Amino acid sequence: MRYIKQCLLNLLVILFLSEHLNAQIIDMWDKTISNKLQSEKTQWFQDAKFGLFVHWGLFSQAGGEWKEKRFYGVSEWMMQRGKIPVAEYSKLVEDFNPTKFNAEEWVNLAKDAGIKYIVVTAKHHEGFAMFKTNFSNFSIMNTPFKRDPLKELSASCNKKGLKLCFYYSQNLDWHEPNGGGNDWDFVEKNKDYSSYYNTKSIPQITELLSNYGPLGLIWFDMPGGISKEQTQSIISKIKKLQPNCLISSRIGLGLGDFRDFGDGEVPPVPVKEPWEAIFTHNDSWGYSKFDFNFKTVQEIILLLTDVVSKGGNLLLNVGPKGDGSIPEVSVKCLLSVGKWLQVNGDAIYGTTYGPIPPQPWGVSTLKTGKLFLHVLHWPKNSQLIVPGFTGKVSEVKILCNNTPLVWEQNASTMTITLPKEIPDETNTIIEVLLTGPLNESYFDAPIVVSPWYDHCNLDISRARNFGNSKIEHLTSSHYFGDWKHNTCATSMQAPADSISYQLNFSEVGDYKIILEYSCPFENSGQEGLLKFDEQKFYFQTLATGNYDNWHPLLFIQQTVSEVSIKEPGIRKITISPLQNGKELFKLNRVVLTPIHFN
Ligand code: H79
Repeated sequence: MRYIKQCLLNLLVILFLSEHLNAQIIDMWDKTISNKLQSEKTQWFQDAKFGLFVHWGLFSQAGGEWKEKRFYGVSEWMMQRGKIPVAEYSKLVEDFNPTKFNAEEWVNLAKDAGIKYIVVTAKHHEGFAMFKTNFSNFSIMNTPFKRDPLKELSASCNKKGLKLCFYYSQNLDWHEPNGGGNDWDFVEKNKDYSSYYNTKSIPQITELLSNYGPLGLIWFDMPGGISKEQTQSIISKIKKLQPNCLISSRIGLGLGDFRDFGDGEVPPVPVKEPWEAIFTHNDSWGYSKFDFNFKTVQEIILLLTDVVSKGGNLLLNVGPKGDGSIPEVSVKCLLSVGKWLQVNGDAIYGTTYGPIPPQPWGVSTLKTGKLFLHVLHWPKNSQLIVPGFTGKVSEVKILCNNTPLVWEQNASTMTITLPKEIPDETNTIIEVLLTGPLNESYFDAPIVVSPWYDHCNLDISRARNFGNSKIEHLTSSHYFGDWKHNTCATSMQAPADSISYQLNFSEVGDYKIILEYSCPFENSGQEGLLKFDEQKFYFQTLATGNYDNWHPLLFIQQTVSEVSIKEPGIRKITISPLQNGKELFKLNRVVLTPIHFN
């Protein structure tokens, strides 16, 4: 019975995490950039682009380790995973004394990192309040520390002009008989969620909104237990206390002022409404003694670039230790990102998603009078091709060093001549000054492929699907709760279930075509067909392993054809099963790799 319940819960969570990405891919492509959905209240949020998430609680003290047992994956779920009784878990309180915590240092770090808002866990699912509360004894005031870190952060944020925000888990509370989630100490059928909301959740939310000055936003997580009307009444209460405080979409039931995607998820295409991608620096949100999978500075800059080019914010998490210090690797990394932002921030802050679809060289962002081209892959012939672009341009220069660049425009293409030397290997931003507003998106322009890149990656979100094939959002967790996301073409079971790309080859060249896919053993060995215009290439699929929500999607890169472009122009790639059968594979992307340079 418990197993079935867990499965149902898992299913609900997966549905919740993946929200409803699938059918919306095309709808989410904005065709009218001038009609931005922006309200005055969310403007600061949409301009901010970079926030700091801080997961800090009793779980930080344990660091994912309980009585010599190590819990890999997200450390803040340790109590639930270990089914640790409330009475035992609460003993962590006795040793929780984060004397290295220094609010001013945290705020200075955030400022130096170019961060505009900070979201701190006031209470996570474990139920422990990191603030002074009259509605529970399970709080930081009853530890040897006896200080309210949120109060100290509020003072420092005020002083330095950083927006303070709180995370509050409104329904899960493993400490309370009526809170959600704890079925090892308490009996599910005896729970009264309304009582939990009325005696702890809502009173504590009220304290957070009353005692810490103006908040930028309140970040709810894991909704449940109450109706839409009850949720609406919590929202009204919040709006009464702080009309300008934004509410995250994880208040549930389709409500909230901005949208959060799944943990660690970036949507495949731009999104109009205010939204945020949440990522943690490594794989765990809370401090973990055994998670060393920290992203590099380059990876974070690329992640930020990807998110901002789709119109969102990156809320990047760090997990301070039980002693109150932020891991040094996170501190150093944040400071380096901040240095990059000092030079390149104009192309990040206050921008909207880019009007140019992703190209082999990179992505774009836009603000009034300026188009920014984020060059992530430098063309070896120094020619940057911006397809489908008809805007009026007065000047083009490199953002980080102001070097003016020469450009040419014809009916639908702008070509910019870049210097031979790459100014910034990670992301060199080209600033294009516009003399008038751009009133259209160029997202329909085909990807321009040339032999001047090591690889031309064709994301599956740029493909069209036919028959029963789907462009699907897939989620899985590696260790536990560390969700990973991929968009793939799926359900290709018959020759009519195809996907296709239109590509614009700007010059002659020879390429190999590589398919990146995942395929379970029992589906492998089937034949597929890749058509390059009228040329046919047959291939047989290889096994990579089984995938489900609890097992990662593993991909293989298989070369399936070799083509020679003798005349520049538009070509079509179509991929389909050769015969009826099982799903051919889950296709993540197609890669064109030039074989040699002319
Ligand atoms: O605070 C971080 C996570 O702890 C929190 N969101 C981020 C910001 C989060 N809470 N819940 N979830 C994420 C998703 C929950 C997934 C679950 Fe499960 C699937 C709960 C039960 C099944 C993961 C796998 C946790 C337990 C098993």
